[in-house]
Amino acid sequence: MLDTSSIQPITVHGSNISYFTGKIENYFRVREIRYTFRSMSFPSDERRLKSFVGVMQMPAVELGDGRWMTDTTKTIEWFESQYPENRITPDDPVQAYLCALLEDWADEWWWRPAMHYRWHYPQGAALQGRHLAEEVLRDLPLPLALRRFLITRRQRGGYTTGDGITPQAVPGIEAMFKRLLDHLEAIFSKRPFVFGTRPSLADVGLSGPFFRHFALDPVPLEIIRQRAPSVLEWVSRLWNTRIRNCEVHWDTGIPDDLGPLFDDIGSTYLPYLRANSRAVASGSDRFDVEVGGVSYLGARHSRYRIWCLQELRNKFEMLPEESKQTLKEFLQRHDCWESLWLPRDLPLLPSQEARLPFFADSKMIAANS
Ligand SMILES: N[C@@H](CCC(=O)N[C@@H](CS)C(=O)NCC(=O)O)C(=O)O
Repeated sequence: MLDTSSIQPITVHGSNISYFTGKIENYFRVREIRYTFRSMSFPSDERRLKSFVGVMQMPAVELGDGRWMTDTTKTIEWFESQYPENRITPDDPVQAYLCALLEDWADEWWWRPAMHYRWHYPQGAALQGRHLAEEVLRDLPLPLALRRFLITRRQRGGYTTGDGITPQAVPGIEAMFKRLLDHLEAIFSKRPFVFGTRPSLADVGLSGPFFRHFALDPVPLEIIRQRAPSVLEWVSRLWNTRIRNCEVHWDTGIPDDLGPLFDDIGSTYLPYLRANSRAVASGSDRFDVEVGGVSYLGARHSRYRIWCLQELRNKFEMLPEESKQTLKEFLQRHDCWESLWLPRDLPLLPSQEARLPFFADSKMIAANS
């Protein structure tokens, strides 16, 4: 165990089927940061969360000294800087930057397909609607069937049909997921983790969509089982790996088989971020965008993702010149370079998210708030 005694006890408040709760738990386990999990309960936790961390989102990490944290990306960054031994952030600045980009993509782009597979199919909605009704809505004095109904309607309205997924978009989104599986299968059939035999931030980032969604919900799980068994192994391997016991170094350089992941980032996620920036700048809550051959109609704008893009730019600017050059060439090859810098001026709020990880100004998507 890592010596975190000065901030113990650490409590992770969330849900045990939540995307981002699963991500932080993977991180804490890999780093051997001792924590206790506690299921949130709504509506009573809503006011507490808003007063402690500014927004109602999960997970929230409570430290023994009374501080509360939100946002897994910034929470992980904080732990990485406070406890630098055996970090999951590679020492090579090029790899570290690619990890940050993969993490951001895993957090923000795969959220919608993950929600789609959970809430679109009756098998997923019935199973997880009941789970959430019994877990995080346990104190709501309503019949179970009604709680299930309310949570299912909330999630669809906020994150699937209510976030740009029309029936016409479904085949394209599912094809994109299968393509991701093929790319990841090619990687994990050859080595245990994205950058070698040592897990990195890229693995922890990808655990968000996989651990508590794709590899848990009935429909995507069966697809993974049949199509990408090495990916299924990787999901469990990461959960059961302690970085202290791993090889000291990551493989060097950028493995060739990561190329297709960045091609997808360049053709889908970054153009989507650009369209999102335009929508926020023009004051539109909703926008239509076609990326990767899929049309999203009436997608919700996200102020948080404007900040994500700014973060990617800031991280790039802070790199040594030599790494910038290597990365620029790599990102150009995968069509990621130009989109990273467009539009030039981002419609950020003054000091947006400057208090993270202890206080957030915006939720990822302002649905249901
Ligand atoms: N950027 C945040 C995102 C957290 C997030 O959006 N979590 C989801 C659940 S996995 C949530 O709480 N959504 C709020 C809601 O549905 O109202 C992080 O990295 O922690």
